[in-house]
Amino acid sequence: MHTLPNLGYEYNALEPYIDEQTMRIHHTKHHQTYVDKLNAALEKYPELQKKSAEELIKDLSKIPEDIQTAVRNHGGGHVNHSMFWKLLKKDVKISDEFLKIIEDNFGGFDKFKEMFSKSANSLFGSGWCWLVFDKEDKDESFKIMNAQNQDNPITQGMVPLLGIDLWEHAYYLKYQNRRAEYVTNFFNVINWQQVEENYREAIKT
Ligand code: MN3
Repeated sequence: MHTLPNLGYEYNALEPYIDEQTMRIHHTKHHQTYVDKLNAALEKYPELQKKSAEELIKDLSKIPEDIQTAVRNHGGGHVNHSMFWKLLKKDVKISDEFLKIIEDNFGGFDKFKEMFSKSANSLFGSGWCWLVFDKEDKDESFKIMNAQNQDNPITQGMVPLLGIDLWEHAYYLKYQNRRAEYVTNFFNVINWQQVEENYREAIKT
């Protein structure tokens, strides 16, 4: 059985950038629903219940056809949100070492911020914008990519390092239609320590 992970901090910890009510509903209602629907989809398949949500979405073609869409959406939703909560923290400074890596790969930190924001703001409909590490591409291992719905870059063989939830449920209570403002403020709550940890983990294997 998959379960809702603890947030690890208070619902108001990201104020004023992400408000308490949004965090509470996002975690206890939206994320919980992905968990519940993933468990419901796996009911008929005891052998799949032992696998982690990451393992399930890594190769969707191995998932029985009748639950493939459910695993893609709700398994993806579970993975994405579990990652997302850990990526959020106020007042975390990027380390000099990791800053240098971002600068070298994007031509400066501001350039990275600009590219990431532009991509996030251009997503049509619901989905996520990701900074990923692509081991297969030696020339350009760092990439910024959008994904629709709850698709996670893991399914495409890439390692997500940082992601922003661009579903309206992630920002609408506070920002309404002003997604660009939410994206700008997101930069105040990025847990760079976690992003760097994700990177260190990605290059290990
Ligand atoms: Mn969400």
